[in-house]
Amino acid sequence: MQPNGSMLSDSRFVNRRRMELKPGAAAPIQLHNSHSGMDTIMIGKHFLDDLISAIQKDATLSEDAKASVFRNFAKLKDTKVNILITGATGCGKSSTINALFNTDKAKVGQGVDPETMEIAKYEFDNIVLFDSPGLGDTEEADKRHAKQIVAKLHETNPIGEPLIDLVLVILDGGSRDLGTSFELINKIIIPNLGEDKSRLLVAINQADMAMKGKNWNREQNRPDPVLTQFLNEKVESTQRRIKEATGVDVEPIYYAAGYKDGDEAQNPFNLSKLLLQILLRTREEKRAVFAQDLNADAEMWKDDDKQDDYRGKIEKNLLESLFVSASKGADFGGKIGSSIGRAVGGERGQAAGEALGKVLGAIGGAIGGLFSIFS
Ligand SMILES: Nc1nc2c(ncn2[C@@H]2O[C@H](COP(=O)(O)OP(=O)(O)O)[C@@H](O)[C@H]2O)c(=O)[nH]1
Ligand SMILES: [Mg+2]
Repeated sequence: MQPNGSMLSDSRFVNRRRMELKPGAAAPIQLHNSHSGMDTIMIGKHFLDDLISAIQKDATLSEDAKASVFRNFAKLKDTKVNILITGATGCGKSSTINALFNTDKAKVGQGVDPETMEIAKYEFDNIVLFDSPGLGDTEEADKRHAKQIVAKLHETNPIGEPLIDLVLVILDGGSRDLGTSFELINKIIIPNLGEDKSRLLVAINQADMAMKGKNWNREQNRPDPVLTQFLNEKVESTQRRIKEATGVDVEPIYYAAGYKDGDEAQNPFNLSKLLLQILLRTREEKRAVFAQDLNADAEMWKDDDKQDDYRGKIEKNLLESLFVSASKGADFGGKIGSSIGRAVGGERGQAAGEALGKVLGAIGGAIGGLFSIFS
């Protein structure tokens, strides 16, 4: 069986692949060091540095309180969130990485490197991504991928906690045969997650292609009611197939990472819904660091199914996490909170710094309730 045969004969895929190979489009496959100087996007201050200078100037905080925030921020600055992204070749892992984060380094339309067949690692300032093909390549490759995924899931950090904070399994919503993806989830990932299954997030990509491109409203970049129902059924059947095989309840979501292909382009859909789910599965005191590495292009975040205020909730989660980390082990929690509130609120982003301001601005949640969060 060759599950990816359909993708290889898909002219959509072939065309994009050709586009990618145009001169000038070449980019390193792996991002080893965001401070290497080769990556202009990521050069610049850490948003916490800007926040530190804003808090430094705050006369209402004692020197003790300031010292305590700065200690906590120094730790936070070194905090890594490790995410394992997996799914069949062509499901859209690279596209998803490029949409979510401040990068275009993940090569789109490129399969596994047959030379190394290793998990690709993308290292941003605080977010570390491990990009691994799922199943559905050759039998030999599948075995190797499965082994590498299992090893990654069992890796621990120096204090014995699991290294991987979150596993994102991406399904190709345009594919009729998701059998190998369920095998990956049910037989490889879930049994190797340990007791706590909440680290797993299952997301169905290419929502626009679920009915072969039909019933997708291109002007408004969203599914029409027929496709919406189809996608909801896909979510339910995905949930059921995992529950029946493993007893584990997952709440899959659907989205579109979008694409660029010469003059043709489509913005992501439900990317903010995806990000919110990612944040909610990351430990609260770590969540704030996402602000450093998220895509600051507002276009990425604006289209969603409007079933919830995803962007408002993202912003609230990022800021609450900042508050929790800043006031750890201190008696001045409330004061630190209002200091952060003043730095971030008001002229949003200006005092708090360029990186945070850009990301919060791009995500565009409602900052109105900010001070109530911190008081
Ligand atoms: N129509 C559409 N195409 C997508 C979407 N996401 C990815 N693609 C395309 O699917 C192909 C494979 O994507 P890629 O990110 O390289 O998948 P990967 O192999 O999992 O890393 C590329 O041609 C992408 O442009 C999407 O949401 N909608
Ligand atoms: Mg890829």
